Amino acid sequence: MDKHAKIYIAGHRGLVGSAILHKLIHHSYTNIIYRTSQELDLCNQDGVKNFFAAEEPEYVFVAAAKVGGILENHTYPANFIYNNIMIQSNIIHAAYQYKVKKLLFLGSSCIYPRLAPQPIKEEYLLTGELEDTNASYAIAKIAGIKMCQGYNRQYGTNFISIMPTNLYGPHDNFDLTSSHVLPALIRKFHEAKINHLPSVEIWGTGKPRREFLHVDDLADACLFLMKEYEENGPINVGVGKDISIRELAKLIATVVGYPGEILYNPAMPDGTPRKLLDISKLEALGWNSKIKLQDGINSTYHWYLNTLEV
Ligand code: GFB
Repeated sequence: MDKHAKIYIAGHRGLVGSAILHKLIHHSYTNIIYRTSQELDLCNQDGVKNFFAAEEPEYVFVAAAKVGGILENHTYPANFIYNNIMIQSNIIHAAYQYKVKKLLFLGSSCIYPRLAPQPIKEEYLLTGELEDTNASYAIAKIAGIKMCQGYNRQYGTNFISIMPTNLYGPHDNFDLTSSHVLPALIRKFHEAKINHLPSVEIWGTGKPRREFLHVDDLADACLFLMKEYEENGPINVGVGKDISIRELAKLIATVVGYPGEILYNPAMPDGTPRKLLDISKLEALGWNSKIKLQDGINSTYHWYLNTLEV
């Protein structure tokens, strides 16, 4: 991918897309294109086709997706399956039609079976039942992986799929009903601190374990894999370590400086008990994450504080 190659980032305003955009600018890529959802509705097949016909991008990062935390996924399964299948199918098919040199599709660690052996290897895909709270999202993402593989086999395209673990960082969603756990807890502890509340409620039992990757590390991995990875199957991207939600809550309370009590609400869903990715394939290629969880939470908290001051 030379520095003047035409690169399209789908979803450049989101958590992942904005981090990829910054990474490409930082690495002096000069010909990056993107559209807001008002300018281009990615669910509209003709719109996407016309955009590819007019722009003819050489490389594509598919970072556009309908995403959300456990409650949002569980409450709106139709939105998750419809929007994700439409967005990714339109982009992947247009990328084939307009001869994109290489496309990177972003999946998610929730594509793997709910009770997969840990750490989760890429080959565990489709070997067991999915987690019910996010099955619609997972099915859509699995369809995206299979679409990339199918197009590679039938049409000789170069479409790769990468599976990041749970992500966090600047430009995340901090809405308390639709967000993922990490931004939700930053906000909950911050609001409890400034309002001098005696306790904060955490969903579920606090026992599930999750692996958290800072989105700047993910963007670095995306650029690395766009250059280095050519295989037809998906590749995991993670940090190689997980933490319980209970431990995460304590860590965030410490970073935010909240001294009160942490309560658990087992009436809310726990989701998958554990989701730790096996990253040996990625490590063998020579990539490792750099941002430590505590440092990443600290910088994300400061990013969140800045958004409150604007
Ligand atoms: O991050 P999260 O929403 O998604 O929840 P998943 C992770 C864990 O944190 C669950 C608990 O056990 C939640 O019950 N949790 C505790 C909370 N307090 C909170 C809170 O205030 N907000 C939230 N959101 N969680 C998602 C999938 O699953 O993972 C998506 O739904 C996606 O499809 C994403 O794949 C990576 O890790 O359970």
